[in-house]
Amino acid sequence: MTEAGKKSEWVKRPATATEGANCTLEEYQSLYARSIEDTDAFWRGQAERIDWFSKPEVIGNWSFDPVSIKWFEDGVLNICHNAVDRHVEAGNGERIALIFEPDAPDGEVRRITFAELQAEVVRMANTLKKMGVSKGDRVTIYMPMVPEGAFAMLACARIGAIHSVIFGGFSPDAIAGRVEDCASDWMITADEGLRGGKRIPLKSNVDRAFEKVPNRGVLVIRHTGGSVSMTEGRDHWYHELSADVADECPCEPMNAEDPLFILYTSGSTGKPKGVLHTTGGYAVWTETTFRYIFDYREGEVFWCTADIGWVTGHSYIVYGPLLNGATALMFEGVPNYPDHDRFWAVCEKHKVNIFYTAPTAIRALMREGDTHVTKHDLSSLRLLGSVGEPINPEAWRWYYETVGGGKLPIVDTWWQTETGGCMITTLPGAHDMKPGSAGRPFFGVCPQLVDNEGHVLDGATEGNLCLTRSWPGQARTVYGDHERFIQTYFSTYKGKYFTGDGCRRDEDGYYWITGRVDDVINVSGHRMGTAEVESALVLHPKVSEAAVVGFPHDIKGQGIYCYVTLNAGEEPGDELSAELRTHVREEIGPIATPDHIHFTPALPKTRSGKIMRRILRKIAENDFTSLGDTSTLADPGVVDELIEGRKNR
Ligand code: 6R9
Repeated sequence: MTEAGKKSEWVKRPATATEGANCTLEEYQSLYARSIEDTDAFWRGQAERIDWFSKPEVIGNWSFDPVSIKWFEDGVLNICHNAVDRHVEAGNGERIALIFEPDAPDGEVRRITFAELQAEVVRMANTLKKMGVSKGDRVTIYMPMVPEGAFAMLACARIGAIHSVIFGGFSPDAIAGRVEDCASDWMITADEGLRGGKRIPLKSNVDRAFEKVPNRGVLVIRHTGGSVSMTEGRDHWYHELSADVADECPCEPMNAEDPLFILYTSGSTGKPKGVLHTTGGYAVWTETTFRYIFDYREGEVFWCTADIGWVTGHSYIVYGPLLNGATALMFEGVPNYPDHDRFWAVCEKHKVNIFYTAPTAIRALMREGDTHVTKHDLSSLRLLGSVGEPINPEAWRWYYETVGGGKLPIVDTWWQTETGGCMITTLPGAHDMKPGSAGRPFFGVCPQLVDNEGHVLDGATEGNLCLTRSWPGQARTVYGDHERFIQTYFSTYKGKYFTGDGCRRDEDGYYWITGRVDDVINVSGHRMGTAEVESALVLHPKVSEAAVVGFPHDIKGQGIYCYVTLNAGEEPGDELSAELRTHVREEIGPIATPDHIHFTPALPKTRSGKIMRRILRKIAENDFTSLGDTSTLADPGVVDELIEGRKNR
């Protein structure tokens, strides 16, 4: 069968990306070789850019069998000092650290300098202490996308408390489960959030969560001014409690292996896992990846459109940029409010230089037509990034041509909550690109492809993506359940970290993520990535988005079931269905001919934009009784429509 990569084409890195880049091809090659051959010396060198209270002597000390991961274990530092204070001490206090763009386009923009950020973080840190928070306590942060969310994270880090950020779209039940799991006594929230003009009742969700789990203290930030109820003795208005706190708060000396944060993964199976990251390794990893991959240059504006509730927001809105003294834009709103041009309007307004978003957003905006993009002056853009799922070559092309004007590098960064930061990507000044391929391993990353029995596959091949060596940003455990950490990541292939992703390596050593391995389908003995069929479908001019799953088939083993959403104005029907089947057949080959095309107005997605394939698989199998937890869906109503559609065929 034809593989996605066989049709791949090179897109040469633009000359402008090579000029003055942090890393040229020669540099990449020698740095990568050094990171593998002389790992400790390499990371000792990278760690030089961090301020340590006590420099580490021991660099990497890890084993995947038995599982024990430590980096810089005798080093002492504080990541908040590194992200904030040291820039002020170096005389850069007047530089802008954060630009806040509110949900409403005519709302108040905030520009926060590093000196102001320091004052804000100190105020929040002292307020937390006043409330009773101490080193090692777990503090839950349930906030809208406002600068106070970043202040809260940094304030926790400053005093050595462990933050656990929960995405502001989660329900009271989800909050309660996460608070209970890590026995978090403290909460930082806001009265309400704003998204696309709608108010999100954050404080009232917290109140409902706390009907189930007790809590010692809730710090409430006034954002919209909406009315909320306050529980005496437990809830405190931030502006009141902080009124008389001191304006100095020393950064707590933290061991490199002291926990920094817990982050719950979206939980497509079982209850969500509290992935734990520690201080020193995460600081070095986010500082280094941000610096080389986004090739940041002084004075530039970096915009990552993720939410701070996800790992992408942790690493590339807060820690990565601030550790580098960069200016990060924080956007409260959504891509289609008040209109589909909002992203591009914001890029123009704030002269964004580096723009980092997700394929799901790119596809959604692509569907609305080019004029939303072309009516804006995007000449400030210098580099584009993608993260979160495989980007299909058609969306890549649109991003490259229409948004980037055919002259900007795109970094397609593969990584996971568990990896702390980017792992596989091209570097803008070093590598040519291939639309749809993440590219090459970052420094210190050793990908390995194995078959289902664990045999190592060499050369151009396809298999299960493992990582054979640790890297500083690696998660250390699942909070409170180290056995689950070992089971989930290190037991499938002994002695290796298993990512759960399928992947192809082409003859040029470029990596193509084919999707989660549970998304791989086997049709008449032919193995194929559902992403491949999806890519083919969305190449059709009438198709907006597609999600493909396998379903049991008497003869072929598995058949191909395709959920398809159409571009605005297109009509579903038998004729189009036949047309799409022929189209896929032509794109990939007869073996990939879809068995079912199921037109639907929308796909079930988590709030972070990931398609919930578990649900789609069940529906395709005609199994509507065990759909599992649908509470994390952005719009649970989509499921009922899909079931109706399935019954009617
Ligand atoms: C950062 C983040 C991790 C999973 C990962 C993979 C998918 C992320 C990708 C990508 C292809 C990319 N994924 N980036 N697949 N190309 N550039 O998204 O973390 O939410 O933990 O998701 O997302 O399947 O295993 P997380």
